[in-house]
Amino acid sequence: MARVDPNCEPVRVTAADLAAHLGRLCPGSAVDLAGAVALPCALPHADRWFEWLAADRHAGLEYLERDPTDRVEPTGKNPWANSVLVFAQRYTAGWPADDSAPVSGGPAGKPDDPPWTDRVARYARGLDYHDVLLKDIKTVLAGLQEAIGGLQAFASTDTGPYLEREYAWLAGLGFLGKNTCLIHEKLGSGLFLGVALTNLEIEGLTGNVPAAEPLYGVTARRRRPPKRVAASHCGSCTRCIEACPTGAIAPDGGLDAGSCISTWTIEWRGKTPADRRAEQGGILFGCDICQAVCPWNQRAAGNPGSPPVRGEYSPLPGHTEIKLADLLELNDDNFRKRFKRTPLWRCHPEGLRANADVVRDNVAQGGLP
Ligand code: B12
Ligand code: SF4
Ligand code: SF4
Repeated sequence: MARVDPNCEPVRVTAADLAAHLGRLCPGSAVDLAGAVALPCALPHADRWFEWLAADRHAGLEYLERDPTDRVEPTGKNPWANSVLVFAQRYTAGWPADDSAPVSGGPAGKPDDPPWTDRVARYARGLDYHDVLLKDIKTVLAGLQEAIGGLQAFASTDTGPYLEREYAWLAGLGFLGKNTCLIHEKLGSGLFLGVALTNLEIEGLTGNVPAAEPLYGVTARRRRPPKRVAASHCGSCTRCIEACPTGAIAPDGGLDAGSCISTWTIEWRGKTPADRRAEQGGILFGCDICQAVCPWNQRAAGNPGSPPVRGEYSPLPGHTEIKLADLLELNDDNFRKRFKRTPLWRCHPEGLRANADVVRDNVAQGGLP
């Protein structure tokens, strides 16, 4: 896609026409959900973001400190943008209720060294979504550009300074769980998100009121649209809060990233705090516990009508055979060969070895089921 011309003119389209185009283009690119939010937009949970940052719950992650205002209002730096398109792609069809792997770091009753897939979060078992989803979004945008003359768009997934979950909720892709994940009632939360700033002026969007359904969905969220769209459908459930082994989820649904195994094993590259190593259990990379226990994900796993998940997110050939001992001794060259273009690339070889070290110690101390 060509670079955006910052002096581009707005292009008008109706929400109905845009929905028809997305309905034609998304299935061919395995994009499962797509919606839109008009800009500028006052985000209803912007305060949560600023309070989270001010309370130092961002685990010292420098990239989050860089553009705090852009994350809630991208038009400051991109005055040409009139809307944000939001896309979601599944990486798993839910978590079966009897799947103990992410909870214990290995299924109960199995030997001390379960396969690699039992220790690695589902999002990270195949190719890197930063490549796969971004390419798919760009294909959809190229199709939209053919259909809508003058459309300009800038796409990103994860790395852009935007509160992707908040935009996804407003665009009708799902609701916000106490575990902070964006949850679709039928597909669960095993979804990657991506966004594209565009110069589209979309007639018929609801402002900063969340849409009941996205403009395109591989499956509808519910049988009938509700009278009022809520931010959350967790009700009195607290399963994720109780299951989190590090107590990282607050009762109001916020998350302390500095206490999250996902941060320790991915972002801090194996620098799990010395006094908290036992809490990591048998988990090698990422953490799925607060999603695996969620009833919406367990229901999604039992939904036989779910369309297939993109094959690129399945474990790569040879990876399922990797054992803990292989990782403890993994040299930099082999790391490059095995994990290039996968999410594990982010934690560098020394990070993966350090994560394996923590698991080895926890297994040796016999604390795992
Ligand atoms: C920093 C980051 C992390 C940090 C902090 C996570 C966090 N909860 O804040 C760490 C390293 C811990 C992390 C972990 C994971 N991450 Co992450 N992460 C991000 C990143 C880059 C920024 C998130 C952020 O801004 N957090 C700040 C908080 C304040 O904002 P927020 O969580 O988005 O919540 C906002 C709203 O949703 C709302 N809100 C949040 N929760 C609730 C709850 C209620 C009840 C209400 C009313 C409102 C509300 O308020 C907030 C402000 O608007 C995003 C990509 C992006 N650009 O957005 C990916 C992203 C959130 N991560 C993602 C994934 C897949 C994961 C993991 C599942 C990976 C894994 N298996 O290990 C875990 C999940 C852990 C968890 N429960 O969140 C996906 C989530 C997809 C989804 N379905 O929600 C994203 C969107 C990446 C992507 N493009 O797909 N991540
Ligand atoms: S990802 Fe794991 S450690 Fe982080 S909040 Fe969820 S359950 Fe807790
Ligand atoms: S486990 Fe329960 S509280 Fe947590 S996100 Fe799922 S429904 Fe909400």
